[in-house]
Amino acid sequence: MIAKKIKFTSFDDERGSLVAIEGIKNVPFEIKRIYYISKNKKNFRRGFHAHKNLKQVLICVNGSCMVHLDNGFETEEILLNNSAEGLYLENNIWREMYNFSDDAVLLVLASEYYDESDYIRKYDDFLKFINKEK
Ligand code: T46
Repeated sequence: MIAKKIKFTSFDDERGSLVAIEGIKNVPFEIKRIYYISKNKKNFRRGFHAHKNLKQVLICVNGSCMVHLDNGFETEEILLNNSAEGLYLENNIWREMYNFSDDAVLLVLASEYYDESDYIRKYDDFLKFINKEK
């Protein structure tokens, strides 16, 4: 398994649903940054990179999307369609997001501030990097 899912408590009642997330308590890092991806155009994949030093939790808070993961040894295709569930990605995982539903909103909690130098954007460089890390 390349990445595990984290289950959050969903407080559901006649008004609807509320999910609360606290850094360290129910995601395994301090949250320094939040961003979200929405208004996705059909047939476009996003991602195509890995991170050297970044932990993230991906939550599809509305709709659904697929995530392709690759750790250089194995790959996984994961469906995100539950707003009370997060996909925890540690360092050195190649990711691509695809098959977004029209209404998909992918919320991401990140352990570090945005840093373009942390991205590995070429797949060959990713394979070289993880082989050096071994
Ligand atoms: C990841 C996946 C799941 C910023 O200025 N600040 C930010 O915090 C982020 C995340 C992006 N940007 C800028 C950089 C680009 O000009 O937003 C633009 C689009 O970013 P990018 O092409 O990297 O987006 P995705 O969807 O390919 O990847 C994103 C994250 O960048 C990445 O860390 O793991 O979502």
